[in-house]
Amino acid sequence: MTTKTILIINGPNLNMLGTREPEIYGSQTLHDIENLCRETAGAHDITIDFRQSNHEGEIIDWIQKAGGKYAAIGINAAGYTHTSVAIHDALKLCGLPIAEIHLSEPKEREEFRHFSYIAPVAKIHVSGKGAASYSEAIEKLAELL
Ligand code: DHK
Repeated sequence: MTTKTILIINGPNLNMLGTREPEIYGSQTLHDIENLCRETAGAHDITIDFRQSNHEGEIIDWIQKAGGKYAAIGINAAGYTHTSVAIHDALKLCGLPIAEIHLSEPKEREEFRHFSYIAPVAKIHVSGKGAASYSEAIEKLAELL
């Protein structure tokens, strides 16, 4: 049996975790979250390709190349969640199971965060649990795969 790999994509400003509004996003760095993801996935014999970009086009390129290479995608599109039709389209096209991940609970924050372009193309949605949103999303993807 070949090992499955999940691509975890992090959008803009998530490289600033640890110092970025810790009262909202928690005090863990993105590196801490990456370690948590690897640990969670490892328990299911799944490997993780963990990435972050501040650039919409780069994220779209990664999604376009994901088909056939990865078993699933976990994505925290960060601010692009609420703006990007293009990321929505790329996720729809790639045909992989998608988990939408958020550290905070966007629906309980400013109104402009209430709508998600990722939600309609995702099978799994986990938000509001801090870093544990990532591990829960990986657990749910592992069940699905
Ligand atoms: C992260 C961001 O950067 C925000 O733009 C989203 C999301 C929420 C999160 O909770 O992980 O609105």
